[in-house]
Amino acid sequence: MTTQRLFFALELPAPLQQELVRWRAENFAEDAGRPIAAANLHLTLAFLGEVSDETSLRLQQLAGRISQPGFAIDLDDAGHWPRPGVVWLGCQRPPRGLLQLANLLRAQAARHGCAQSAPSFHPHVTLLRNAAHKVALPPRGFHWRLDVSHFVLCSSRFEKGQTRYQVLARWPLST
Ligand code: 2AM
Repeated sequence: MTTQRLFFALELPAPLQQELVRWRAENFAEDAGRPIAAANLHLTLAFLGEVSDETSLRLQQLAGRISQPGFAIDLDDAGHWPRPGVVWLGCQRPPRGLLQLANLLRAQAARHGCAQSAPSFHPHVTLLRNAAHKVALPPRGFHWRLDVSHFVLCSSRFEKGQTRYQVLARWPLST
């Protein structure tokens, strides 16, 4: 049986990825952690882990039936989780639509054997990994708006020493 490591996510437009990388370079110490490559910056909605093609297809069918309007996310918060060693960008007030979409995908995943490790969803874009020591965070006041009109299913592979994400499927949110 073949399996793939999969997750549902929101993509960030390439110009925003580039801007966040510039901002990160200006606002975090070089030794704060390992920077995530621009093209890999995303917001995970539901992590599935290693899943069979059968489970993947079933979850894709269910994802295709989701009908909800798009929403906007204000990326205006940052934090550090020392335990996983993650420095993240998030939102002070996550919109209801984002929570609704992620919670539905997480519940569908859990019902199909994809255990959801964190009990609640904390929307975030991981900026740095291996950030085990105390990290000086930039003062509040930064802000990027992300208009969300679709979500995606991605695979994650580790190849030639690098993590590569590939979009496998895309679903629109109604306008
Ligand atoms: P992270 O950025 O918070 O580490 C691809 O690996 C995506 O899936 C990443 O965004 C990662 O979240 C998330 N992910 C990886 N392992 C996970 C797990 N066990 N539980 C929840 N999310 C996970």
